[in-house]
Amino acid sequence: MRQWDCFLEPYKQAVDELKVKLKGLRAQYDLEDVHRPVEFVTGRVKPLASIYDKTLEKGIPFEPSAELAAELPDIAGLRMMCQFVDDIETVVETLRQRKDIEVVEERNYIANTKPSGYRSYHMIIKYPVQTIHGEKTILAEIQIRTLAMNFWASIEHSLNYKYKGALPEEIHHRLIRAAEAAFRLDEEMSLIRNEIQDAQQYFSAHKETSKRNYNQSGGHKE
Ligand code: 0O2
Ligand code: 0O2
Repeated sequence: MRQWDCFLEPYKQAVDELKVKLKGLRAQYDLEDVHRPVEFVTGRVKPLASIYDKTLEKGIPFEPSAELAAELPDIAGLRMMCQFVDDIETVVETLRQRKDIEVVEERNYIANTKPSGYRSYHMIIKYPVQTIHGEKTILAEIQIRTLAMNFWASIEHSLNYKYKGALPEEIHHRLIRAAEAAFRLDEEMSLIRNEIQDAQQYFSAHKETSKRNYNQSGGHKE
């Protein structure tokens, strides 16, 4: 077990660091008073049980090794959720330009929807982690998707887990229809994107004014 802990430690560090960095993008966009393409960011290290399942699927030994690290590029996984489909391209381009990560593979499951109905943009990156034994470069996966894509994927993931991948026909059919509905929701939101952004900017400005008025009225004492 200690061997696994040592093996997974750089991945934990990478997830923690990348979460801070990717969440930091949001704050930067907010400061510039422009629409922020990132709604929220999550991250996780793949649980050992899932690593085990993946090794069985891929027919590789379940041991902390260089082979396992190369075969499972999503031991460190990050997700970036966006409001609009167009935001995804902005985020992808921002990630491509970063100096602290190296993009080694991109998979566009938005242009190429999976047969399940799954849509998302995946990037596999190399990320250097500083350890007490020097620098260690690990692979990590960043999934970029809209809130609608995320809603569908999380529901589908839990149903697949419940039915161990063998979904009853009726549920499978409904999931395909739900994927189509999520796609239409993204399309509809894109069509009224300007209207939504104006409303959001108006709401933020209104919140700022209320805060200022409250502070000036003596409500806030530092
Ligand atoms: P904020 O400012 O509230 O957005 P953590 O270590 O807790 O920061 P972790 O462990 O990945 O991150 O937590 P989790 O629960 O996966 O969620 C990470 C961030 O995403 C949290 O925000 C959640 O509030 C936010 N989040 C999760 N699900 C949703 C969702 O469906 N919609 C929206 N809008 N946000 C969600 P933070 O980090 O507390 O910051
Ligand atoms: P988790 O952590 O449970 O999400 P492989 O090369 O075989 O390892 P594959 O399928 O070629 O994997 O890689 P892919 O499809 O680029 O990325 C795999 C990850 O994408 C999955 O991770 C899911 O997070 C997500 N994903 C891919 N297809 C689907 C799908 O049909 N439904 C849902 N809900 N998610 C999907 P894991 O391995 O499931 O791990």
